[in-house]
Amino acid sequence: MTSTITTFPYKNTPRAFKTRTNQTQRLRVSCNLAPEDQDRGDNTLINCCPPKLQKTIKPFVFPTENTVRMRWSAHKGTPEQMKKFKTAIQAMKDLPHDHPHSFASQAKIHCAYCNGAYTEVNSGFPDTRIEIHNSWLFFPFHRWYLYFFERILGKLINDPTFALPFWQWDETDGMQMPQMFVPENIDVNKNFLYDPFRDNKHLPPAIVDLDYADNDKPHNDQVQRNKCTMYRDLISNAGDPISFFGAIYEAGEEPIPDDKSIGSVETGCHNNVHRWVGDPNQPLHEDMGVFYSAARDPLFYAHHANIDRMWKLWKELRLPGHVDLTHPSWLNASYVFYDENEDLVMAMLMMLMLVVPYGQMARGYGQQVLVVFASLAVTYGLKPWVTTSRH
Ligand SMILES: [Cu+2]
Repeated sequence: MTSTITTFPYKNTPRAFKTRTNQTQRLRVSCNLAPEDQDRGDNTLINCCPPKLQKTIKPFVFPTENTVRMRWSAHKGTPEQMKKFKTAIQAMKDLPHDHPHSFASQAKIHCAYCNGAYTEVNSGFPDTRIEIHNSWLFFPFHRWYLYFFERILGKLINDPTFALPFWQWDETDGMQMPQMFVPENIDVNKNFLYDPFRDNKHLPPAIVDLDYADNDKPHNDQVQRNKCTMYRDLISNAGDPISFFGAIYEAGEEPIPDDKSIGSVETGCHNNVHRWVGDPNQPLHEDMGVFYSAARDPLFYAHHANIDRMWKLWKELRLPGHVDLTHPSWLNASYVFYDENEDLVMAMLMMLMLVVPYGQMARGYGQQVLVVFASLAVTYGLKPWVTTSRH
């Protein structure tokens, strides 16, 4: 099995501590057909490229609105929150497929960055494909991905306060697949949060297994086991930044084999929930169980909102070693997205990580930075954490 394209692994293993050259990662916009999972044995190519609108890449700029978006727990959503979310997803699904804001285009972003559609040509490595899993790129890439997805949804329903739900599988009451994603139809209307490619055995009231290993041995104490898994992924296996975020991965390197490089949350609850949701009757456990199709399931975004929340929780434990990385090549790694205005923007973590804690922003800009920080998933129905220094 190749390392770039695999179904989600589930074992926790030692991680590599690699040091390599420190070139900044830059990705080109031109896109290749992504070689699909080799497991199929037919060398299928899939097209994950974003629509080409002949736009030049702009640097990301902080939004100017003073709105804080508050993400909400999917199993505790108010009728109004759930209705907005469904309406926004429906609006996305109603767009033509080749529109950069369409649900299909948004889902392809994940495929493109996971399945080798981009190369590192701007870093001087035109033949090296990029993969944002199994390394320290996992958390920042997905944070940006949700950031734009959320803003696009908000724009589609004309709501600047729109925020994503998170599937709070770490809490006892949140351990079932959130109800709003489940029925195929509600009354006579189609449920746009439904996806037929899921494991039927795992619909509610099944309790998620955060340590799922492709078998369905029922555990009487599943809730307790899940809490132990959370302890493992956020504490016992996550005592330093590389163990939590994943191994160093820099320009010019081939994607790293997962077993040596993957961070504790990614290899643990993240992968296991993907596998638990995906349909075992599909060849690669589509949709959620394999990279190229995972984001075709609306549940993906609620799952990843909770993964993003894990980053916040891990830091808030304030244990020794629970601090962000400071390597320039982590902070400078960049990705390209269509934003809510259909502009092609290049986003890099440095914009957030360096600017706020080190006070390098120009005066008068602070408020905007705080807003971005907040909308980048630091508000989860809890006190905003944005003003806290990391050091
Ligand atoms: Cu994922």
